[in-house]
Amino acid sequence: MTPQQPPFGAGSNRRDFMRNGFSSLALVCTFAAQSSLKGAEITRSTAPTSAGRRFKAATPFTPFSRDLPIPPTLSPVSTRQGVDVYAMDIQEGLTEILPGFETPIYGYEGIYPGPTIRARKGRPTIVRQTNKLSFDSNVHLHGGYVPSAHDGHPMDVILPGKSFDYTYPNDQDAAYLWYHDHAHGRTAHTLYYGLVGSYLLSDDREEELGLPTDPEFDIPLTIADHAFNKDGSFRYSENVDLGFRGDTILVNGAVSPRMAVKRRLYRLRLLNASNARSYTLKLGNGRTLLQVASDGGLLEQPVLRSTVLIHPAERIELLVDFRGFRPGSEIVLQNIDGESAGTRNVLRFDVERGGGAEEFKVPRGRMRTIEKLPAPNASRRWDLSLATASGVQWRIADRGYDPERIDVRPRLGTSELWQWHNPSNRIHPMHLHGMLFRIVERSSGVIHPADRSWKDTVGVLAGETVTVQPWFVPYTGRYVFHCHALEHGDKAMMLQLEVER
Ligand SMILES: [Cu+2]
Repeated sequence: MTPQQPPFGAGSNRRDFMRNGFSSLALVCTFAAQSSLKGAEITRSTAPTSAGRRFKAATPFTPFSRDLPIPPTLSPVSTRQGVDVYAMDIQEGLTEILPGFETPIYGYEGIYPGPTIRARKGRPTIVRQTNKLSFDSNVHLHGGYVPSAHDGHPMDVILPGKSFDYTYPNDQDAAYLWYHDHAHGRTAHTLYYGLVGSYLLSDDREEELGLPTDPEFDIPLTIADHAFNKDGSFRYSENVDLGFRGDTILVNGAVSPRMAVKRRLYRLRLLNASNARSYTLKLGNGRTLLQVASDGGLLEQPVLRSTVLIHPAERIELLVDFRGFRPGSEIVLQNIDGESAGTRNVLRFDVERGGGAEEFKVPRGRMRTIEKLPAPNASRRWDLSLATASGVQWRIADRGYDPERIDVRPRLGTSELWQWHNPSNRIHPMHLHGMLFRIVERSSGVIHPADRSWKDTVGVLAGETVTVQPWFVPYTGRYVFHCHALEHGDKAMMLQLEVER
C-alpha cells in the first residue's frame, strides 16, 4: 500500500486549505494528542488521521454535528423541442467537510456530490460536459438505457479542455440513476475525490402511487467512506486486493450528519458511492424500513426490511413515515458492519415538533409488473479471481480488460444466464452497463424479495455463485461489465460485450 498523491498536481491554483485558524489549530491539536494515545483501536493504519482515533471531546469528526447537505438541483440551460439541455464543468474544487478546512476535490460544477438532475421519462436530456481537469475524463450514466456512444465507455473520453454532449433518451421506467467518471484505470481515484452525482428519473406511475417527488421530501443520500490527512485533504491509499476502506462515513459530503425531518412521509434514496465498502443499514430503534425501489426502479411490491445491505454502486429507495415518531425523537441510521464509531454512524433523523397533518399514502400491494424476459439462449460462467503473477490484478474468467477484445456478442433482444462464480474472499459488486438484469439464483440461499426486480449491480459475496439474467435491450453496440469495487474494476476486472443486431 503506497499513499497516493493528492489530486491536485503542481502548478494548480489550489488555495491554502486552512481558512479558519482557530478550528485548524484545534484539529491539529487533536491529531497531535491522539498520536500519543496508546493501545485501543490503533490497528488499521499508522498514518496520523481522522475518525479511527477520535477524541472524546467534540472534533470535526463528531457525528450528527452538521446538517445534511442537499446537492443543488441543476436547471437546464435551454430547452429545444422538448429536450432539456444541461451543462456542467468537470473541475477542481474546494469543499468544507471538516469545519475550518477546505478539502480539495474533483467535482461536477466543482462540488461534491455533484448537482442532481431531475429528469422525466419520455423527455430526453442532453448534458454538455466540459472537462476542465488536466487529464481525460468522461461520464457514465449508471443504470441508464443509453446508446453506446453516450454510455461513458472507458475508452471514450473527453480530453482536457473539450466538451461532449451526452444524450440521454430517458426512455425507461423511473429509477435512481447516477453519473460518475469512467475513464479507464482511474475511477478509484476520481470517484473518491468527488466525481459523483444523482440523476433522478421520474414517471407517471410513481406519481400515481403517491411517492414523494418534491425535492424537500425526496432526498438522495450519497454514502461513501473516506479518510483525511491532517490538512483536511482526503487521504487515499491504494489496496487492489481489499479495495479502499475509509474510517469516516460521509453522507452527501458531510461527516455522519443530522437531518431535520417533519412528521410526514420521506423518500430516502440511498446510493452507495463508496470505492469498495458495503454497508448493512439499520434504524437505531429497530424500526423497519419500507423499500420501494432498487437499481432499476420500483419493486413489484414494497418490502419491509429490518436491515438493508447495500453494496458499492447499488441504489435502494426507502419510504420512512416520521409520523410514527414523537416530536424531538432522534433516530440514528447505523451501519451495523462498521468497525468503529466513524464507520457505524451514518445519519441521524431529528424529528421536528409540529407537523403530522399532511395527507399522503404509503403504497401497499402491487406497484408494477416486471416484464417477462425471453427464454435464455446461452449460459455463461464467469469466474472472479485474483491474479498475482505480475502485480495484484483481478480477473473475470481469467481475463483482464482489453479494449481491443470483445468478450461476448449477444443478439439484441435476447437474454442469457450469466453465472458469477466467486471463489475469492472479497465481495464483487458486478455491474453491467446500458442494460438491466434479474437475479435468478444465489448459492448462498434465497433471493431477497427486494432483489427480485430489475438490477444493474449485484453484490457477489465471498464464496458465492450468483446467476443473473441480463436482457440485451434496447441498443446495439459496445458496453462493458465490471466489478464496481473500483480498485478491482480499474485493475482490471472488466470485460466487454457488443450487442449485435
Ligand atoms: Cu471486485
